[in-house]
Amino acid sequence: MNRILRTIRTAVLAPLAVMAVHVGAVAQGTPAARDTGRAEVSAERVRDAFRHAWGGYKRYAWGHDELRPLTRGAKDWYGQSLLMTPVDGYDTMLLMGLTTEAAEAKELIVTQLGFDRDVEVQVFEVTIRLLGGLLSAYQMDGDPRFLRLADDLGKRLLPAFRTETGMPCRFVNLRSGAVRDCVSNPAEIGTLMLEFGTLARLTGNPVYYDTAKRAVTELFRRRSAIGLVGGDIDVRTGRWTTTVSHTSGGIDSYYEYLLKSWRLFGDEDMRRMWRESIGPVNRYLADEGHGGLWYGYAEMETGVLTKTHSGALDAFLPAVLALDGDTARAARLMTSVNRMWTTFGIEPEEMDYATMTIVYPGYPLRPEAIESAYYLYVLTGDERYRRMGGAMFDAVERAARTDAGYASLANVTTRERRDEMPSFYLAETLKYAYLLAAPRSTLDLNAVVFNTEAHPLRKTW
Ligand code: DMJ
Repeated sequence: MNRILRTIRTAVLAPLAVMAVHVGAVAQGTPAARDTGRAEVSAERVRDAFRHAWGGYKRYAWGHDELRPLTRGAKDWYGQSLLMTPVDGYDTMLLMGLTTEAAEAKELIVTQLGFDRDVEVQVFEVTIRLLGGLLSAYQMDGDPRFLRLADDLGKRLLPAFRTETGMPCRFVNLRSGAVRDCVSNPAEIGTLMLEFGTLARLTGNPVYYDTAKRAVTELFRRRSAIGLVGGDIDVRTGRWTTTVSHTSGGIDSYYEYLLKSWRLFGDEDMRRMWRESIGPVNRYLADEGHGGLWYGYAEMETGVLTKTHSGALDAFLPAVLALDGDTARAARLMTSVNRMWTTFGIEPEEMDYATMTIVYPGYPLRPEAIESAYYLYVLTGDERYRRMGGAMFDAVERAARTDAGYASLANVTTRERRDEMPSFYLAETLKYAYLLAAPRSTLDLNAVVFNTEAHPLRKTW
């Protein structure tokens, strides 16, 4: 253990930074442009925030899924803990060099976590948080116990895909394999490939790769004649049950994974699916009629815009566009994201960009806006994005910090709080804020692919 912790800096940062993949290389800002040392938020402040969040978890929610930061208690998603916060937060600890915290989390995970349980789990959430977290933990730390846990979890998730179409139902019982909720959506069907594909490569079991790829391919096949997908689909019949298309929650990371699966695996089918998808998105969902570039809601068959809503989840798109090399469009969209953030002091879950009024006022400590600032900063070298992301971190720090950790906001206007600290705050929000602030610690985006929960995956095969 000590040997591993002593070598965390080199074992973690060096391999992540130097590995190069040969598909879709992206240009990154010059080191000189990146390393000015003028980050408005210091990396140390972000580390302090992480330590504070973890300290609250440790004190009041140890061994549970998540901290309840107002009542100082714990929350378990499924009535029993799957250690969401420790697994989600572990690789951030390694990246930040928090060796004591990493040792505590690892000990808890390797001694307490097991998946032989009579519990129904949401395939998407458990894949991006636990499977993704265990795989990055294995790649960064090298302990085979992480991979064994990932393999066991992967096997228990596979029954979800045994449907008429190969697209998975939303929930599966980890012990019996029984499924439920078989009307799903593009995000839950199409955001599995990075994790299942990596698991296949690391275990040598191709079933994982093929199963996740079939699911996303079946989904893509059902796009409309103009190339858009709908909001919900019955995975048993393959029929759309909601035909509204958008880039928000429920569809968002489907697009993210088409691009990233091509980048991580060099899979040309994924490249083709990404290319044939992003064109229609830019053509029909992009809306320039309201003082900037936004992406709205349209009917999947006609492409006619029906709703001018956007929100915190939509803010992932500048990152993905920038990663694809479309930094001009990404920059324009990022200006809108920043406008959404600064108009209200903190971004709301959903707003109407035609009127700049709030539709859903909550802010559950989401990462996407800071994540996009990070990608744009790395890929353009423009200091503006570093300051933008730093100001966002600062606003969250002021509004959400409690004595016991960090609390989601029920309302960004009143700053009323909610008794929740989602695990993605440690996995994603603080990780991207840290990477944005830390001089020279920027990971090479040609070598590392972050899953949608910000777990860095490396092409070691
Ligand atoms: C995370 O679990 C992932 O980023 C997912 O893609 C969307 N929702 C949360 C963060 O907002």
